[in-house]
Amino acid sequence: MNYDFLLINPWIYDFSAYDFWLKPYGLLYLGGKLRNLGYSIYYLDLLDPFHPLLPKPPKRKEFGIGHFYKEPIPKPIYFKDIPRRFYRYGLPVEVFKKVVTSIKFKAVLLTCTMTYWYPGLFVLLNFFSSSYSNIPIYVGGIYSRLCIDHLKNYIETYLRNAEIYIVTSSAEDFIDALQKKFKPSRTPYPVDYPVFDLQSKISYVILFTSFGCPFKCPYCASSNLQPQFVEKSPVQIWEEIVFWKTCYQVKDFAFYDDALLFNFETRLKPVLEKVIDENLKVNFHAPNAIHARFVTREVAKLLKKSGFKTIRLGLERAENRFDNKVTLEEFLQAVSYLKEAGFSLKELGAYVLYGIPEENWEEVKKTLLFLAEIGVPPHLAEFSPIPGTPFFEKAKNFSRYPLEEDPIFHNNTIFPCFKNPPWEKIQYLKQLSRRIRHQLIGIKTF
Ligand code: B12
Ligand code: SF4
Repeated sequence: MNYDFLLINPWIYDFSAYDFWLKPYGLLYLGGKLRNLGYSIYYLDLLDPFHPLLPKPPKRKEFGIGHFYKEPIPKPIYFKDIPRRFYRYGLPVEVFKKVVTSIKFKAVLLTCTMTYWYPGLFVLLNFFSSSYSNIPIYVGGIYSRLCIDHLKNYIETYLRNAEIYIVTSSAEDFIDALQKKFKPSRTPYPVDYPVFDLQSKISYVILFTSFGCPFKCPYCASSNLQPQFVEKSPVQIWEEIVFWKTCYQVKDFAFYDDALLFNFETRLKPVLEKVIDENLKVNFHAPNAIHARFVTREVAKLLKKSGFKTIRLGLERAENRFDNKVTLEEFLQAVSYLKEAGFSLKELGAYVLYGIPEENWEEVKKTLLFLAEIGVPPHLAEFSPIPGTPFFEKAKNFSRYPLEEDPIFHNNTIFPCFKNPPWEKIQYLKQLSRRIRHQLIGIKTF
């Protein structure tokens, strides 16, 4: 079969990876725009948990989330001190080759989200530049934008003769450039929504109602990636939800917004009211934390009534806070409103960031105990240093790795900000967090 473009979401090489509403939104978004212009797209998700050629389907859970298929691989030499096993997540390599050789395409579009996931991208760059040397390759995504020199350096050193373009421009500029080079082979597709329907199965759909964030936390790249706060209209958001619900019977929707509740009155509120009025019967999830500051009694009620099933609040730390997105009072108030609105403890959770440079482990423990006391399940989030942020500069001074040279060391599992990570303390905190969570939700742990 002939296609204009082959779009690939790479494998993940890591200690862990879980489909917690994890999709390469940028790539799917581009696919939607290109298809709408008449280009034919083959979308190959190498993480696809439902691919018919997988040797064994991975375990899945309710709301569309679950495990990826994985294969253990030797741990890279530089990770020898990390007491964890290493895997390649996604389709076996033979399946990938079988699929790719069964189709024809004019160009390949590759993405990469986390900066430390670039090995999956590099395997694909090597493969296509040697086996398809006459086909141009376009690379984009968060890794390319945050670590462009690293990517450039690799291409210049190892793949100098390949036709590889690193794209850091806006999606619109990139599409303009593509249009000058390639003629569409089909009639335009009627909608330009991200190509979730090109997956083996749509277990959920990702929504963005806005891009960017009005805050500037010292560990976060949001303002570098998206300096302006850009919003969709309530009508656009509503129509997108209805499209997926009516055409594809999608029930679960996860929001990726950095600031979902910001400007609530004019953006999300009208959408949720319509969802309630029309009795749409969908589940909403906010895996990317929402701001407790914006949770009023009315917001909490609307979230509950409209079908939110997963709410994560960003807390980071109970004392000695290093961000200004929420005060403890605002956090407590939000929790009480959410509980009053009827959210169960299974539906609620708070992220506690730990492993930051010069970490105070006692404070992390106190935060977990504080959450236990107020009855909010804690979720530890290991810190990943991100280039261009103030915490990255700090992290460089404390790391045992050359963070600037190789993004592989941004991996949050390796606690990159320490000369000698206190693995026992880390293990203790993980167990404490799990125990509190399970006690609150009522699951037996030990
Ligand atoms: C949603 C989200 C998540 C989701 C899922 C993310 C995913 N898809 O993998 C969840 C909640 C699960 C998550 C988890 C984590 N996340 Co997160 N996440 C995000 C967030 C908010 C949005 C990502 C996104 O979809 N962006 C929107 C799309 C449109 O952007 P995009 O992919 O870049 O695409 C655009 C361009 O790049 C381009 N493009 C993309 N692909 C291609 C391809 C081609 C060919 C071309 C031409 C163009 C192109 O087109 C698009 C339109 O312009 C970002 C922050 C942000 N604001 O971006 C953080 C972010 C990516 N996460 C981050 C972190 C730290 C984490 C965690 C480690 C947090 C933690 N401590 O636990 C975990 C790790 C997850 C894991 N290991 O499995 C960091 C990055 C860390 C790093 N070193 O890379 C970010 C940047 C936030 C931050 N703190 O600064 N995350
Ligand atoms: S509030 Fe969240 S998205 Fe916004 S800057 Fe802080 S961590 Fe980043």
